Amino acid sequence: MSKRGAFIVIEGLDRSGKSTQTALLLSRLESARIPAKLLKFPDRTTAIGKMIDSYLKSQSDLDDHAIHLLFSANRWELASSIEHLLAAGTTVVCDRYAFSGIAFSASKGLPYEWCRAPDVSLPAPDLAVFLDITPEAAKARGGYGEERYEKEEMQRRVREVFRRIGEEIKGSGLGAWVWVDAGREKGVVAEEVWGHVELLARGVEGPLCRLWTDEIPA
Ligand code: Z5A
Ligand code: MG
Repeated sequence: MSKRGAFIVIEGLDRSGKSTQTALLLSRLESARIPAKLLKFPDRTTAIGKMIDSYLKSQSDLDDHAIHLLFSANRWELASSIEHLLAAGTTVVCDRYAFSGIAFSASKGLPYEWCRAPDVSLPAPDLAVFLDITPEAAKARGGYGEERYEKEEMQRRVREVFRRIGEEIKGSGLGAWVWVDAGREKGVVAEEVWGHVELLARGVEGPLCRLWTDEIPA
């Protein structure tokens, strides 16, 4: 039976190095001659993505529930292409995914279960790598920018929700979730990320799971 591509998600706090690490991972996969594609959420190029971009830059205002649903819709827009890529044997590396959706909206005070609901049954990653960094260390990397949510207090709450999501994923048997100390030098972090990804990237035999649908109770 031919293997499918692996679905790898890189999550983490602001400035934890997600974009840096996803780019390094992609070149490493390419050097190993493993077909790979990099995706990023939010994908600001689609019509929905443009609304999200305008909101994040504070050029428009939206109800918290409405923006949450737009972030989720932005993932659903790409769900079938993710499935096709994986089925064709391409490894998909994703810079943020549904876990960011829950973490940020729940940190604003929306109920956790409500935040999770629109992402239920999206393609589930085979591996989620969480780049962990203290809000203080993240701030030292040039400080927070101009976009919404880039405030230390918000990042602290987001980190707590990510911790809950990670524990639940680990306890459910739905893919794997690993924590990586992202406060270290880029190359050291990249080496650890590669250690988690390498075997999976050689191809996955089992079927693709669906987020919080194919959950195996602990
Ligand atoms: N959001 C949401 O609310 N709901 C959702 O469903 C989704 C997202 C998907 C925009 O996301 C916002 O959308 C985000 C969450 C929310 N809001 N916040 N906060 P985004 O992904 O577009 O945000 P971003 O601006 O691309 O990424 P980022 O998180 O700020 O950064 P990063 O990708 O993690 O880090 P980086 O760009 O790789 O590195 C940051 C800097 O640190 C850069 O100068 C690097 O050179 C440096 N760096 C990286 N690694 C290191 C190490 N190891 N040492 C020293 N310096 C380093
Ligand atoms: Mg980034």
